[in-house]
Amino acid sequence: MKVTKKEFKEKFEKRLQDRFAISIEDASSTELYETLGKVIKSYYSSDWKHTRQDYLNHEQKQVYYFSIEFLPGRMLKSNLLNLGMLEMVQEALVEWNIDLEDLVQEEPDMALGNGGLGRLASCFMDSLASIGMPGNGNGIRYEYGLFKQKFVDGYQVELPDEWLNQRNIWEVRRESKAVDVHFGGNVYLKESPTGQLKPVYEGGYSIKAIPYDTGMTGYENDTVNTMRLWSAEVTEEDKINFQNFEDRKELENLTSVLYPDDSNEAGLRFRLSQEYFFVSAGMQSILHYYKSLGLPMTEMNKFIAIHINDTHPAMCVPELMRLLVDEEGMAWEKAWDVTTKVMSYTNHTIMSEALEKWKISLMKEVCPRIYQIIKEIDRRFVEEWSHVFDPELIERTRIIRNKQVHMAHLAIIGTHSINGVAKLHSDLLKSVVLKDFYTIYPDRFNNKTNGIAQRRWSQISNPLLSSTLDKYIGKSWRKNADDLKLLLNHADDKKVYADLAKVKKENKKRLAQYIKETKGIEVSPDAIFDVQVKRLHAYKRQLMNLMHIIKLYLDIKENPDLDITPRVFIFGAKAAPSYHFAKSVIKLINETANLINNDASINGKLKVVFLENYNVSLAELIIPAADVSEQISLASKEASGTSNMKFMLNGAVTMATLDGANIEIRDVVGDDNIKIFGLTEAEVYRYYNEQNYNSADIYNNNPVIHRVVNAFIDGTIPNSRMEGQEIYDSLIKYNDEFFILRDFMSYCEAQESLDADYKDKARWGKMSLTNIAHAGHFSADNTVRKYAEDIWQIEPVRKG
Ligand code: Z15
Repeated sequence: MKVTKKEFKEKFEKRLQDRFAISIEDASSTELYETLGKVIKSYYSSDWKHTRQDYLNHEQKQVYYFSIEFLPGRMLKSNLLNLGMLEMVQEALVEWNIDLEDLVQEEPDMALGNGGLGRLASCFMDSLASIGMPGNGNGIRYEYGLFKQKFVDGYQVELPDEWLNQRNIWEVRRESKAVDVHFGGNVYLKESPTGQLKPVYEGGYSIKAIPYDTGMTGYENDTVNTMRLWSAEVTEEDKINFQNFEDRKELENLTSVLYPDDSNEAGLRFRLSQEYFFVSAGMQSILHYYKSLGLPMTEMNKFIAIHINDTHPAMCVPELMRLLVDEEGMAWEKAWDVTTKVMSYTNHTIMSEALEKWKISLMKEVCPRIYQIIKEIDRRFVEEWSHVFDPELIERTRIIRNKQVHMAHLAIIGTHSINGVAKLHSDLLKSVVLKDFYTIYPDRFNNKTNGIAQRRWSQISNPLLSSTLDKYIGKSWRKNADDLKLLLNHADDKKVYADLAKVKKENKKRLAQYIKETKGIEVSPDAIFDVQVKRLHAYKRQLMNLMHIIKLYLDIKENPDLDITPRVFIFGAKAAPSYHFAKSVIKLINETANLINNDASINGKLKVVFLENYNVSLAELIIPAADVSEQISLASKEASGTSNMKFMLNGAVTMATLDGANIEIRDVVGDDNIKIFGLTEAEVYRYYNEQNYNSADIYNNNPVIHRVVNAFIDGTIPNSRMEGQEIYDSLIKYNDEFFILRDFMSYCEAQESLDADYKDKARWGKMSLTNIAHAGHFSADNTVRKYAEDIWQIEPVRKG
């Protein structure tokens, strides 16, 4: 799209006048933001229509990505960039004395997700559109996104995220596409005149599902895909039918709030209702669409692919069976054949507490027909395989076991493809976690290493780096991230190192300013910015990072002349509200920060900053300013990680365990350009098998570790007696579940080696440059292309 500045300005002024009857000088930032949003939308609305028509006219196979979370963050700049209007609009606004950044701040950060899983879904949405693939999102329009985090006296406090209070300018409500979703009641099967068994429903409730569509613009390719989020509404007429107040309240609020647990399942009925709600609404609307094409039902898999992002949408399988068998009258075997060909599933974790299981009794209450269908799938699974494999293996792989429905089992049995999100993770699925399933269905298993929306994590968040790259390697990398490799032509050029260092310093100043404003802490942009930002979780080992900080603090106290490069340790992390341990770690980091930041005797060599309310927008500010990226999970526990890729793209050096995608980062940058430490996954498993890990032994025999661990209980860290004791107990009394003590010395050594590298400007310059140059490997454009080829069998129709 080519829009001139003049055209844009005229349109903008007219919109502003039509909507608010004011001129530019009189408009507030809010009014300007809203107007700009409307103008942008008007520029892509015809592309949006044409994209949809194109897919329809070509009877193009489309993928529907079902995810209970989407985490797009702000969309203003991303849309401007994709439409090729970012610079022009920036300039136009400047001519009116308006800073685009002020308008950006007006947009609420759309936070309908917890962390990696939801952000991945949004990166995929961006990439699908940008490579011209027919891809749709399907999820929930939560009225409240992930809670806002504040610290009070060092403790996390959660506040509601009322993001819809300001109007969401990007969404379009599509009343005419509403569908009903049925909950509860009883279902029994009755023979119809034709001899078929038909379900008869008795009681229960119907909830209206209203779709809100958001345009997903592609990068400079006139493609606009759709993310469809469903909202629950109860009509006046429905209200009369509710038998009790509790049911009514529950269903009315079905889409009001996102569950704030990341990688942990509470097993609550309300959550199950949310899952069935967006699954059923999405599947019904897909089926409407497919029927409008007038094609045979049995060929659905040639036109539709449905992707199940983690197990939350696994009920897509029985729901499609319900629609095909109950509503369309298809024979079970045929319906099953189509269903498994249509469906595919991504697993995001091997942590058992995150693997969803639902009580049979609960599922019977919430969606009785779905439960019946699952039971039948389970029965047929046993029937099909019990003569082929060891009966015990079949017993272990059944969907229904111990009065529970195992959602991962359903997702594997009901799909033709199951993938992990990094090589190691996918291997562990085959060899450990889903070994039994791999025995039954070896061909279904594959790997798709995660990727990131390269443009957001460079061009939008780091414009200075972007223009520096343009200067040396041209602009092709902006579309094709693999071209970042051209930077390797300058791998030994000190001038380039210096330019990259200058960019980094500017970004550090920008972050330092924010730290000063929000936390009142003064940090020097000449210090190393060492960053760990991600959800707070024991396996991610923020605690080990804290212990390293405590060690450095004690070292400096003991030897004030210690020769270390000044460091600023930066944290960003939300803890699930019910996750007690995680909250204790937050409190301890905050108290340690207070202690260190106010201790003049350490001469500003260390600073600790815990930024509040880490979210996508804050990530865009923090990541470009990082020198060091902390990716220190216990090997085997982090399925992939994706911030590791964002940091690398922005020239940070990774401090890494051999876990998740860190391994693949090491493979592309080489051992010299990453700091690897700690146990390997094989060593971790050896401890499990031999059951001989003993943290107390390490504590008793290593004086350094002894001293650091004691800091939690001997009053070194003030105002945290209880929390300190809990942490101490987790490490010593409960045998240190994530082997922090085992990895600690190795971590400290890697940190020392990193300090030495940082002192050597050329050495550091090369490391940083090499990381940027190889970051294209992790572009979600590439990842999504592989999904399209191997799993979905879809092709671009629009120019990619
Ligand atoms: C989540 O964010 C992830 C896994 C989960 O099982 C849930 Cl419930 C939420 C994360 C992984 O922890 C992370 O390693 C991965 O990069 C991300 O999903 C995207 O695949």
